[in-house]
Amino acid sequence: MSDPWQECMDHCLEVTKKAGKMIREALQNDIAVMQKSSPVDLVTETEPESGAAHYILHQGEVPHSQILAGPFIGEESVAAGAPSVLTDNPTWIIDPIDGTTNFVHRFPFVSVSIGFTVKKEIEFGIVYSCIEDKMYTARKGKGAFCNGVPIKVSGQEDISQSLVLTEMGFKEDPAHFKTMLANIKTILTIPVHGVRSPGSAAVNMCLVACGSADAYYHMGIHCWDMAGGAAIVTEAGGVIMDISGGPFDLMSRRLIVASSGAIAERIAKEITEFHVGRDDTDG
Ligand code: LIP
Repeated sequence: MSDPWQECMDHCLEVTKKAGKMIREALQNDIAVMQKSSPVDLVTETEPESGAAHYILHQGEVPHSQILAGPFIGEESVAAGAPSVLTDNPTWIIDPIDGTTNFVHRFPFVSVSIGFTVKKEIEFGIVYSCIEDKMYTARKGKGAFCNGVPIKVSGQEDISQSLVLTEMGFKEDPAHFKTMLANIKTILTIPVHGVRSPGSAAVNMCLVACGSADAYYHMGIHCWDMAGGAAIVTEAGGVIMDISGGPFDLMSRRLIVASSGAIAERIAKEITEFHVGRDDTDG
């Protein structure tokens, strides 16, 4: 019997390769940068273009799918303040360029991130770190891969032996900014081996999935930053949970991923939460 989700994944893989090539080519030229919500929230002209993924998916080549998209379709929905409602329908959750600031600076972690949900469960995820030419893929129950080679998390259980990823963008709310910095200090002084900020949430999750880092936590990202990577880190044997230590919620704008439950739970215990709203209610 044919597997419709595998067909979607195969199709998606081809689209993702094309989008990644478009991004690499765009890096050879001048990059037109525009501001979104603040001077540090950037969008580029390349996003709509690499959103070829959107067009192709939208043109009916993949049946029974709706699109729940990141920055590109955001012009029509998210940027207009509309919430992103996740339904039971087969749904693509797409970020055409995850790591926009990296892209602008040609810092080499820029990805195309696509997650596909059915009945609100992630069926597969694809993250293409296109400058590194690393294609991460995962299908529910079938493992995670980088360029076709199986990957797995480090399995590290001791946080003091771990490398932890997080992102440290400017926050307009001074209380949030202070909490974000205090959290980094708390993690560093556990102590851990180090804290890093590669700049693409999707790549961060893949770095944990392949054992190059042992944990990643973040408050304030979106479902399109998390959906592809969530499938990959889970299939690589990682743990994914909410920042509170409860179950992961794709629309919550926050997460912890780790190589083991012990490290994820320790991070949940150590860090202080701040309010970031939800994708499905706050837009
Ligand atoms: C980005 C994330 C990054 C985070 C940025 C932003 P974008 O996504 O991948 O990790 O620090 O604030 O959310 O905007 O490049 O798609």
